Amino acid sequence: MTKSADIGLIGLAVMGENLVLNMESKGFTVAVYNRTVEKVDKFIHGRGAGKNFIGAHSIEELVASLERPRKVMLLVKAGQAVDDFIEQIIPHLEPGDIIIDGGNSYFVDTIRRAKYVESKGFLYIGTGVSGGEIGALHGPSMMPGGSVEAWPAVKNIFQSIAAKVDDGTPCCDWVGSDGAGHFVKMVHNGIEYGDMQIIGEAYQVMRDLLGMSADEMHEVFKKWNTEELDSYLIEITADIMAYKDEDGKPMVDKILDTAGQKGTGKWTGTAALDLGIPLTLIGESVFARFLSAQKDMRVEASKVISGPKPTFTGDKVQLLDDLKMALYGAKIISYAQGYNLFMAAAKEYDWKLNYGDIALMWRGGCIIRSAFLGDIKKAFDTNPELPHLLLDGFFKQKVEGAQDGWRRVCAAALINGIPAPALTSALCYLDGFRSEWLPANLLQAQRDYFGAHTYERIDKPRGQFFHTNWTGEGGDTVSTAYNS
Ligand code: NBP
Repeated sequence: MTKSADIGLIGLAVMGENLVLNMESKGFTVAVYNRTVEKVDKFIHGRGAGKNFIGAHSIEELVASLERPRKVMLLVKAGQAVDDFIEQIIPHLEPGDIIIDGGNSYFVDTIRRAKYVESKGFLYIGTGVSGGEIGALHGPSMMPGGSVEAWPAVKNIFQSIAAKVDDGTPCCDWVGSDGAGHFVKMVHNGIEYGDMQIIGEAYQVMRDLLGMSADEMHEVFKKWNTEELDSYLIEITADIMAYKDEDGKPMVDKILDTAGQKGTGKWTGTAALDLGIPLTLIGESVFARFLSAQKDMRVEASKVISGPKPTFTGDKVQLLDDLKMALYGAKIISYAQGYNLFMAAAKEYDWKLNYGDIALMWRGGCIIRSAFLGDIKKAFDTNPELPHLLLDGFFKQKVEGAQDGWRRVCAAALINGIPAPALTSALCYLDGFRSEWLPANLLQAQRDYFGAHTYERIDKPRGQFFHTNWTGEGGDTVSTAYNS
């Protein structure tokens, strides 16, 4: 009798290869296929040699080798390739079979694909997979969403291969319908952009203002990783600071200062704009990458526009402690904004997101894993209806405690001409969020002055709109009062 596989995977690149090796190591038989078919044989005779894999040379062969309900997982380049493979797989499926997209697909595409595949009588899962190649091999964080009837069929495989937190809970649980899994993964990536940006800003303050060497910074990041900022990204930053090139000089200094991006940060920003959520820290992080990419223009500008020369005369130990508080405070803002976005998306797309479980899914395996996520889980366990993370007692107290040092860092960066867009905008958000009054009354007056857009009054019930003939030349006709 020919052997059959528990799951099939298309896409033997970095993520696919490592994920199937992880599945096989947990006792599953995996059938594998790749567009460039030679890569199948290379894998079967290479990293997959002597293991429980079935190498398929066509989609038909792949699907035929699977136990029912068939589970076909795609780990290919996001975009058209996913649609193309769905079209190729569908003719070989039977009702109840499942297509899984494990790539970084845009959640709007996943909503569309889930509807399409379900309309053909099959089931669809869009799952975020985070942790890079090491995570894929040893235990990623997984965020599945889509056709809920498909979950029992894949739950055991997904939860077996996922990372586990200390008590053994897998960093993988059902997120919600259609695009919910990919939405959560997208926000995860956005938060990753934000965490990396604030660490980069701290690095620039240490380097340019405090004049610290890479070895000195290594020590600081290593220490921070044992305190409030304990996280994977702080840990790898400490490692990077210590890494030397062949000539013995710090490797980090040899790398060109232009950042790449594959779009998930931009998508998170776009979703925030669409849903009307002030996601300022992630937005600034995406823009900071764009600015870094304008290298030639920056080099030109650096020759013609002058600014302050960074000079520091204060207490270095104090500023380092302030910097840690700035990172901690900004990180709280970043997650608070991300969760604010989740809540708006849940309402818009009718998802029942479990906010505490999302924090738990990110607690291990993924790039943004940190001790801090345990506190977010606790906040939502205490109050599942918490409207905003900053209104939780623990986080309120932590931002209050962090803000003095955080303000000193922002002031020092601004005075010394060191760009810190994420750290400073996060502080502005905090100040805006805790403000009973913001100057939007003037803004409404301006809108009404030039465009008869009307305003509400503090001495009248909400929902009543007024117009003033500011110049004496306008009429009584007003513009329609609506918000877009
Ligand atoms: P890539 O994103 O580099 O994709 C490589 C795979 O896509 C190969 O199997 C390749 O086939 C296939 N492919 C491409 Br490229 N264009 C195709 C097309 N037009 N039609 C069909 N197949 C096509 O691989 P990856 O880095 O392993 O990532 C896989 C997915 O996982 C992506 O969505 C990625 O965003 C996501 N992801 C990546 C990471 C990471 O750390 N790399 C982490 C988390 C998620 P070929 O061999 O024939 O060229």
